[in-house]
Amino acid sequence: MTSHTSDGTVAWPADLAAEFRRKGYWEDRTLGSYIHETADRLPEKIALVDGDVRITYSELASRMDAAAERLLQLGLKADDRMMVQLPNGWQFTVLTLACFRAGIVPVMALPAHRKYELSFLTDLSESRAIAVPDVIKDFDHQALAEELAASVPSLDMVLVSGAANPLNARLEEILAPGADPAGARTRLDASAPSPDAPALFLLSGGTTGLPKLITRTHNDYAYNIKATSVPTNVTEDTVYLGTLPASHNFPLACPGILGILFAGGRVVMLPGPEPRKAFAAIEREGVTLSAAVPAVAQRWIEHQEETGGNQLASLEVIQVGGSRLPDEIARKVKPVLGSTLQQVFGMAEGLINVTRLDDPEDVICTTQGRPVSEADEVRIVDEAGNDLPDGVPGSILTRGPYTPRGYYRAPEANARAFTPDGWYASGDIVERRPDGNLIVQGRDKDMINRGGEKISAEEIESLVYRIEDVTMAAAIAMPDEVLGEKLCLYITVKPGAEVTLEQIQTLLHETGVAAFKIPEHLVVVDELPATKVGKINKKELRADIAERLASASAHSK
Ligand code: OOB
Repeated sequence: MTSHTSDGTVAWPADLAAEFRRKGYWEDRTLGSYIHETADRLPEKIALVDGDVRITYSELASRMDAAAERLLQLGLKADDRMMVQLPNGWQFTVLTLACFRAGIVPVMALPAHRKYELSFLTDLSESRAIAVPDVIKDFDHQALAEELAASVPSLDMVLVSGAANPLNARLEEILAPGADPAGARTRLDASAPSPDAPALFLLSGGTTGLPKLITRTHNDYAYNIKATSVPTNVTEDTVYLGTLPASHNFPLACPGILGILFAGGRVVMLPGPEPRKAFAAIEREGVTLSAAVPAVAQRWIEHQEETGGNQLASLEVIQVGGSRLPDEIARKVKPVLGSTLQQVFGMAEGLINVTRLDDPEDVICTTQGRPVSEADEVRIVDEAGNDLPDGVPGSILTRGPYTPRGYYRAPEANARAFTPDGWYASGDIVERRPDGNLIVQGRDKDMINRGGEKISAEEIESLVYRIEDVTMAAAIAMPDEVLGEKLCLYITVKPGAEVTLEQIQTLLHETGVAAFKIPEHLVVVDELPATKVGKINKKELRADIAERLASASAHSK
């Protein structure tokens, strides 16, 4: 088996890398080393809580190293990739850390992904192993992983959390504490990966048809974690509740699970953000910090308004990001939840902006903050690439010590999303205020942001064209009170043909597409509006669906 991780990645120019080192942004350490540092300092402190499971720092370090060695003994080696598709739980965290220690590169799949996404990602990353739960909500992840192993040539190892059938390795055994922690540590230190090597692959939110892999190195990700920990005020007293899917950059590293473990705080993991369970966990563990997408923040606010009560007394800060938080909801956070709001405008590709905890109310409630690092470069430009003055919305471009210079093995996407001098264009339309704070005004990328989960319009359209009777298809965002946006599909069909929403949903479901990407509304029209250059005019379609929804709701009143 050849190893391809290092080709296909785009490195920072050498002079910049040297500067990042000189300035201390890159410390030339691996991510696992920070866990050992905390464990040496606070061995008996609780690091990780998942239901009844409570893991101290010394136990976490022991499990991490023992698991790293067991993975290597199973035949994996440094630079091999492993698909990780696990729900929020201690297993996710220990396995991810073990991969960092062994130099195995985890590919951060989402629990919601199905065959369509997993087979594509496994193939692209040439993953040798996949870690999955057994069965969740009637879905047999183990069976799907076995199916993938039979069809993807590189994939020869299935690790199962829970009830592994005899075919597969049981993840919990791999993640058990070791008999010789000191020995394992010495051995793994001796064969530690290069800090410039990929530590993990994050998934891109998707603007083009196929998902892309974002290589994050130990150096750049460690800095991402440290830089986001400062404005969130993370200390060893921080108790963090992780309810968003942990494989997202936001709950993983902004500062998220890893930031709290680096600082010696306590991480409490829950499989989802359901308010009753989340509030009980906050009360029980004395949670001080959590992260939510706007839809979750809104649910928490509603729940608190309905139930009253004092369960959130310890919750000092709630971070909200992933999609635009409406100002009117932002204004409710402090009065209702009693916590300071931190808006987070971030991306798996790097740049993280946050409002500061001591910012004026107006900044916290109406902006998405400013970069976490002095080394983050941000430009707001017009269509010709000219810099725009403050107050004028334009496309955001960014570079910096934790914003990679390209996707993994994606020269075409790189040519579109990165300028030759390394600026990443996220596709967001942003206005910069004179005080430096950014406001996300919209976007010029063909994506639907469904409550923080990103859906590429092109990916869905290409699947819908598999229905022969469909002549044209356009996936667009339609406004939704709860999720912000949902996926709406406009189609034209062959004369006399009939295509229903149910038919499309069934097709996508059977193709093995993640449920959050399946269209929730269909409009069949005679003709799709075109722009001057002959492309489908999606702006007009977005206006059309907004109008249709408004008149439908007026009629129902
Ligand atoms: C986070 O990361 P991704 O990679 O899932 O998505 C990035 C995109 C941004 O380009 C932007 O379009 C949108 O999500 N976004 C926001 C936003 N935060 C993200 N749009 C408006 N307002 C916000 N506050 O979503 C992500 C990564 C790290 C931290 C937080 C979020």
